[in-house]
Amino acid sequence: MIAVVRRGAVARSNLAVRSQNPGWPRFCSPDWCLAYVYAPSPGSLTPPMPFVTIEAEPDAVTVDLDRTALIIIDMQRDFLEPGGFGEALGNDVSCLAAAVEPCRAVLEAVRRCGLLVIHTREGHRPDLSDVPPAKMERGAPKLRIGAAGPMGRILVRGEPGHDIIDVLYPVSGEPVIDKPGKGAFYQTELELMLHNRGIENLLVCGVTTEVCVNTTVREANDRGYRCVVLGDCCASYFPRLHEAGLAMIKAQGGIFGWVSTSRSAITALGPAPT
Ligand code: TIU
Repeated sequence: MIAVVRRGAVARSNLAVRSQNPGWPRFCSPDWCLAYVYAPSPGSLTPPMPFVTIEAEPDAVTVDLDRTALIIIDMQRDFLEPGGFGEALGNDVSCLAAAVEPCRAVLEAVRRCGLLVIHTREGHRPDLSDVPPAKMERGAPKLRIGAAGPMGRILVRGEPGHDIIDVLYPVSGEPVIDKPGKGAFYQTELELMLHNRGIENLLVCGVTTEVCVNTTVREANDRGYRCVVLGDCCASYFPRLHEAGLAMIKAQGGIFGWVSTSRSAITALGPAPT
């Protein structure tokens, strides 16, 4: 049946709310909304996901897990392994390794809970027609975007270096957003996907903290998403800029969002079944 339901109460009730149609917000208030509601039938009820509170800075943040997605930014060989774009820019790629295990643990917990997972990759068409000249002309010519490297052409879609590292590789049902820029919303279908799924909150992981993570969080914040950046799931080639990147997000009462940790997020998502 279709019912008017109070948002908070619904998630904790013994009714199963299967869908809140994204086309309906104009009939809804922050507290009340229209939803398809199914009365429980013994043995068939999937409990709705709860509101959870994640310890974070500057304050703890409460999110509705039904409206929360994990976005993993650019955990690609091109940034994390030698011979790719990151190294071509003169960086020590080993600096990013610390984020991998926390990302893996969060990804496992999020998959267990059935939250939407979205992966992004920075990269360009093989004909390089989507590379702005101003992006292309930076760096030594032999190491520029499109040049041949040990992992294929640098930062080009379809090349081994462009793909996501094995340990975080997407599984079926997890969209991968290919983006030509630093921000995941720029010239991509990310906003449409989030809208279609009724997503309001983003758990954010990935690299690099001050470049693609910060750009994406700023874009998301302006679009009204609550961004909870898991600091230990992010990394930079410059530890100082990693810290600054996180500090900028949580400053001024959380001007761009919240900063938390993999541990706090996993705790909020609940323990693994024994
Ligand atoms: N160079 C650098 O720190 N980052 C990027 O070029 N892209 C991303 O952050 N993904």
